[in-house]
Amino acid sequence: MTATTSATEGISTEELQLALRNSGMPLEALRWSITPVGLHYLLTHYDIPAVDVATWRLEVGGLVKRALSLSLDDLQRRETIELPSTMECAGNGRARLDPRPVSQPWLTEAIGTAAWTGTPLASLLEEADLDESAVEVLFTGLDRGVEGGTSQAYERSLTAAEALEAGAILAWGVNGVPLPPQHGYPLRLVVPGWYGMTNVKWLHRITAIDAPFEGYQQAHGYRIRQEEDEPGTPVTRMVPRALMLPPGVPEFLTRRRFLESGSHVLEGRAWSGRGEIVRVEVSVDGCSTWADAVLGDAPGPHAWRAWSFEWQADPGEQVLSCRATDSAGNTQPLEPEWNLGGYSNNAVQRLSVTVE
Ligand SMILES: Nc1nc2c(c(=O)[nH]1)N[C@H]1C(S)=C(S)[C@@H](COP(=O)(O)O)O[C@H]1N2
Ligand SMILES: [Mo]
Repeated sequence: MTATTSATEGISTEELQLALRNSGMPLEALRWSITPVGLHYLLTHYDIPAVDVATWRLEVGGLVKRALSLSLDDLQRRETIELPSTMECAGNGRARLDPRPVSQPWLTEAIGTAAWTGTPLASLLEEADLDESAVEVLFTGLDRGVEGGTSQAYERSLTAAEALEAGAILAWGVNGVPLPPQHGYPLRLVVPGWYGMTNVKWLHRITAIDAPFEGYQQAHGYRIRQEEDEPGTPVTRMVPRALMLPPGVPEFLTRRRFLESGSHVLEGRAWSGRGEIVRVEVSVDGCSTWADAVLGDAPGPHAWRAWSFEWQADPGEQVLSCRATDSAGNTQPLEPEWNLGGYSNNAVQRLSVTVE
């Protein structure tokens, strides 16, 4: 069901329509350790629902010993924490693949780090008391649409163990304000370290189930596969990525960068859902040679880490790159690894710069 097209062929009107609805984070927003609301990327499969919080409830049911029905006030009276979390769409980098999977055509901007406010998922599940037969927990959003020929609500599951242990929260706030409609008002799931699709927005039902969820977004979407008819492997946690704040100034149409020769500090941020960032390297010669960047702070253990690198820029045309390595030894490839859905492409960023 995923069509592909040649990478050199321009994006279609359908891809443009998706790209206009689902905005990316402008890379200059890498300046902020917490992405201002409105600059965080957005991805919504169907329509943004309008929710009346006076009648909205979160229903917790299925294979639980104590079913719960909670208003937003009920949730806000529970233990409240703030979780800075870096979120990246699993399709980030898709438009760099050849052939290009036809879907939301992200380059590298499907990212953001927000400080989410909410209550721990685990304590709510403990209160509901999962039955021994519960192997997964399903999270259902209010938004509906058609995908793969099937009418569906947006919903995704986690194993019961992940739901209890991943440090997930049910969030009603972002950066100190209530969730805006586009980020899931009134409630969303936030699972640190996982790709974006896991973080179900407009959440209204949590169901404990006794078999792996077979819905579209789990069994068909978000799987790494080469061909349509193979089962593939599920997309789960984010692989490492470093991004650079584009230095200098852009040319309007091409966004090629222009800056003066001499000393510059290159800066950026790096993250991984599979271990903390232990190394960032920079190349200023088109990935021929690499040197270590200096690592800085992260706004939290599940959020991106700052890095910086002093660069003596000589006049001419340069290609700048950066690459991250995490504590589990995962790093970034120089070239994309292709898959049909265009997921998890963490090939290194390349920035073309004219030094004057
Ligand atoms: N209910 C619902 N939740 C959803 C989605 C959706 O379409 N519907 N999109 C998912 C995907 S693919 C991503 S990448 C993130 C994006 O979250 P954001 O728009 O708040 O950045 O939300 C996830 N949660
Ligand atoms: Mo996504």
